[in-house]
Amino acid sequence: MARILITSALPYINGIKHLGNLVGSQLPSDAYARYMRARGHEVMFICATDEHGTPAELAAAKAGVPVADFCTDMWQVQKDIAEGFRLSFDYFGRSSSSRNRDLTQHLAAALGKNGLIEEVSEKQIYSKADGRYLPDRYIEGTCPDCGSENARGDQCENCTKQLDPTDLINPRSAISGSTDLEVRKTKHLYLKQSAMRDKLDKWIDSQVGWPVLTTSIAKKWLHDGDGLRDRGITRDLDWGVPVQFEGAPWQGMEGKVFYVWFDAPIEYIAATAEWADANGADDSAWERWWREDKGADDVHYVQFMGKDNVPFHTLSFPATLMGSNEPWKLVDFIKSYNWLTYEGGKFSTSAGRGIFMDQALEIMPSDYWRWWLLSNAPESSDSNFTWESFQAGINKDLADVLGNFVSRVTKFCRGKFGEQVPEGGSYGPAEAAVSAEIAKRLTAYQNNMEKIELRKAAADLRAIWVAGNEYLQAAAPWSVYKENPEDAAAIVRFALNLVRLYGVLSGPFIPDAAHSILQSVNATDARWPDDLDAALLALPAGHGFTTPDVLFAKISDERRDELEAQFAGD
Ligand code: B3M
Ligand code: ZN
Repeated sequence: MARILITSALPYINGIKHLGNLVGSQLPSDAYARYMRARGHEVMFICATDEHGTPAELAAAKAGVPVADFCTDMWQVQKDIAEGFRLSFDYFGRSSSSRNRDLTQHLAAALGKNGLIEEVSEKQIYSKADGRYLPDRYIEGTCPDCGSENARGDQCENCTKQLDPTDLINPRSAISGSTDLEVRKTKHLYLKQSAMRDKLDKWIDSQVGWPVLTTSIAKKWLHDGDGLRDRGITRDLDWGVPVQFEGAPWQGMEGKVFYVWFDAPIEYIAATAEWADANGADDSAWERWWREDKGADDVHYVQFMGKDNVPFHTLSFPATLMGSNEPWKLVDFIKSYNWLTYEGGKFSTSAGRGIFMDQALEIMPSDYWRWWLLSNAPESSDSNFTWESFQAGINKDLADVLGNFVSRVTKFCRGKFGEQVPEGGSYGPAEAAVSAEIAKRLTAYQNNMEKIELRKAAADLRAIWVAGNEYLQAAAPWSVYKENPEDAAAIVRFALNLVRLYGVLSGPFIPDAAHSILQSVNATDARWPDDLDAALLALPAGHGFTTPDVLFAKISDERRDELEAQFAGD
């Protein structure tokens, strides 16, 4: 059985992410990891904070704390939020770790030895007032084309024209507003990605079954316009991995750091090493996931990310690993996501529009968010969050279908037979029919989970719940009981076994509720139903249970309106 390595795109450290970010990588990767574990695979599920670069420095400056301290605090905040959403990372690392520093410097050195790094002299804008070089997007000024006064050094958002900072009229620092800027010459290292174009092209062509969203973006960058350009992998910044050659200085590169997008994906590997360190294991423990020469040949590696991150994962990161000429494990499947919109528009941090991860957990249980987000995941196109749709998803799917089923069965049983699986009677055609229906849906559910079509998988899971609900409604043990308590007992016994089954199958989507369900039927060690018929006989007559509290409280219209107003932004 293959071992499964799963990485989620690394949330940037500068702030708390919104629900669109959550559904674009961390959440689907968690559902997949939980599913794969439940199917008996050995799983390594990795995430981390992406901590380097200018936005981290600026956020720290704004908060008035040293950037290293800022990152330590924000890492903890993000880790706690991840736990709140029950994201089951095996390790949540930090790209500022010493493991990542060493590995980044090692890979850069290997690329250098293989002739894939060259020094390039560049002109860059230096701000005397800020005492630093300004990255293109931190220079603002008037657009030479449309006259907008808020054009950035990389692009004018008003007319979308791509710009160079020197094109701007009256350029100023976006950090301090200072206009005391000068052009200075500075030297940087470039990764010769263009030299690897054919290799990357062949590698991408050899991938079967990748989502169209992933391959189309990769192909566009490989072949369109200026294609795969060589990229600067160093920056004139203080905060980052120092540009050194495995510890020794790299001549002419003193005081520079690697570009954040160079070291961030390397953190996938480094975080696995951090995991080994944290567990007192030696290097072989992480190398067996990442080194083909150290046992990683039976690893299936899946990455999750929003579509804006695809070029870095289909081209830049593979270029780093391939160019090293070392046997690093390359990704086998890249799952990418479209955007989630909020009430038809963009989520906006500055305007306070939309829902951020910390706020979400304050107002509703994590299962509610998980269910709505995953069952509406932006997989084939963008999807739109509305409070109305959220309310409907929770009230209809979770409360009316799953919650209602569990509650009716357990309460009825408690009332008539006590809190144990009743004996007597036997299963007939109705039970056979619902078993067959569930078997069909279960196959679809499993196929969609394997293919990481989570939105479809959620629909399959819901159909499995619905089948039980409809069965119970038609079998009506409450009516049968008056004439024939034995037949009613058989119905309830079957239905209690469905409750157990739902606890197992629902784990990837709504882990808290799934756990409560399994706890209430005393089956927390329940395994995935490889044999459905056997699974539906798992709870024998006499097996005790506890009637659970309300699993899913409904969201009222008043509450929905209140939340809608609260998050509308200014
Ligand atoms: N930090 C995504 C972002 O924050 C970026 C992902 C890195 S994955 C190696 O937009
Ligand atoms: Zn413009």
